[in-house]
Amino acid sequence: MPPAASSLAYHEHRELLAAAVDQAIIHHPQLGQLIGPNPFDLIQQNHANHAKFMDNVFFLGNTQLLVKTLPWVYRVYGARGVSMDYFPVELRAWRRAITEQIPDSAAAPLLAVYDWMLDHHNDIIEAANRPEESAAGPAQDGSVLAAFVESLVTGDSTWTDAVTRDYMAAPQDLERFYLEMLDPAMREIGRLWEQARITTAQEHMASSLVIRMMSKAFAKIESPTHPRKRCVVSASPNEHHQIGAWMISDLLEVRGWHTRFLGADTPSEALLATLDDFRPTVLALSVTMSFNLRNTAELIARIRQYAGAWTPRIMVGGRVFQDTPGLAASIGADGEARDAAGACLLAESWFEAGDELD
Ligand code: B12
Repeated sequence: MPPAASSLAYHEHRELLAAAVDQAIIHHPQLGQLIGPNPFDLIQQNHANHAKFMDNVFFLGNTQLLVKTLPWVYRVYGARGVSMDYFPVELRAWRRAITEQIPDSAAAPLLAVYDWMLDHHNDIIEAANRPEESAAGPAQDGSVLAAFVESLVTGDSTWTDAVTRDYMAAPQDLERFYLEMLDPAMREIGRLWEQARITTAQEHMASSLVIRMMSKAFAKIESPTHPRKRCVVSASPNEHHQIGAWMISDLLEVRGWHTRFLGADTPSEALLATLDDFRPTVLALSVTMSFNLRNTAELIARIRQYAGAWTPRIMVGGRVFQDTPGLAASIGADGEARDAAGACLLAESWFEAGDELD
C-alpha cells in the first residue's frame, strides 16, 4: 500500500481527480456502449464514490477492503447495464489523472495499485459473477422471509403491521424480532437492490416500513433505566444507514441502559456536544459504507483529544467491519461486535468491569 505522502496527495487531489475522470469518460468516443442506458449522473456518482473509497483504502492501508469491494462495484453497475469494458477505461483515466496531477514520487505507489486493479480485471469479473447466498439464516424460514420482503417492497403496511403483532408477544421477543426477522429482510432488500431487481425508491420504502415496525414494537416496552448505564448510539458522520444503530439503542434500553440515539449522519460537533452534556459510559458508532471509515477514525481521535479523562469506551460496528478483521482497531475503537446482541453484551461487560466513569 502507498506510503503516507502518497495517500495524503491522493486525499488532497481526490475531487480534481474525479473531475478529470468525468471529463475523460464523457468525451470517450464509445460513451454509449460503455455506460449503457444510464444517465451520466450515475457514472459521475461512481467516480465521486471511487475517489472517496480509494481515499479510505489508502488512508487505512487496507487491501482487504479493496479486494472485497471491487466485485461488488462490478456487480452493481453491471446489473444496471454498464459494460464491463467501462472499468478498464475508467481505471486508465484515473491513472492518467494521477500522473498529470500528482508529483511523480508520490504518484508511483498509487499507480501501482491502479495497475494491480487493471491486471486483475478478469478475476474481478469472475468474482462478481459468483452466486451469492440468500439472506435467510439458519434461524429463518426462507419462505416466510420471502413473503415478508415482498410486503416491504410492495409497501403493504397491513402485512408488516400484522407481522409485528404476531412476532411481538412479549418484550423479550424484541431481540429475536430485530435480529431474526428485520435484519435478514433488510439484507435481502440490499441484495435485490444490488441486482437492480428493486428500485432505490423501494429500498427507501422498505427502510421506512421497518422503522415503523420497530417503533410499533418498541412502544409496547417499558424498561426502568439504571442511572449510570449511559450510552450514546449514533451513525457516524455522512453515514445514512441508521437501522442497525437504532436496534442497538432499543435493545440497550430494554436492558436498562439510558441511551441517547442520534440517528443518521450526525455531525462531529453535535456528537461531541452530546458526549459533553450526557457523559456516557459507552459510545456506539455505526458505519456501513467504507468511504465513511476515514471520517470515523478522525471523529474517534477528536473525541479522545477533546473528552480527555472522561472519554467513553468506544465501540464500532456495522456492515463494513464484518469480514474485515482488524479494521475496528485500525480506526481507534476500543471494541467491536458483529450484531446488536453482541453490542449489548460488550456494553454490559465494559460496565461490569468497572469501566463506568462516574
Ligand atoms: C436500508 C439501506 C439503505 C437506506 C438506509 C435507510 C436508513 N434509514 O437507515 C438508504 C436508502 C438511505 C441507503 C443508502 C445507500 N446505500 Co444502502 N442499504 C440499505 C440496506 C438494504 C439495509 C441496511 C440495513 O438497515 N440493514 C439492517 C441493519 C439491522 O443491519 P446493519 O446496519 O448491518 O446492522 C447490524 C450489524 O451490522 C450491527 N451493527 C450495526 N451498527 C453497529 C454499531 C455497533 C457499535 C455495533 C457493535 C454493531 C453494529 O448490528 C446490527 C443488527 O444486528 C443495505 C443492505 C445490507 N446488506 O445491509 C444496503 C447497503 C448497505 N447500501 C448500499 C449502498 C451502495 C448505498 C448507497 C451508496 C446507494 C443506495 N443504495 O442508495 C447509499 C449510501 C448512503 C450513505 N452515504 O450512507 C450497499 C453497500 C455496499 C458496499 N459495498 O459498501 C448495501 C450493502 C446494498 C447492497 N447489497 O449493495 N441504503
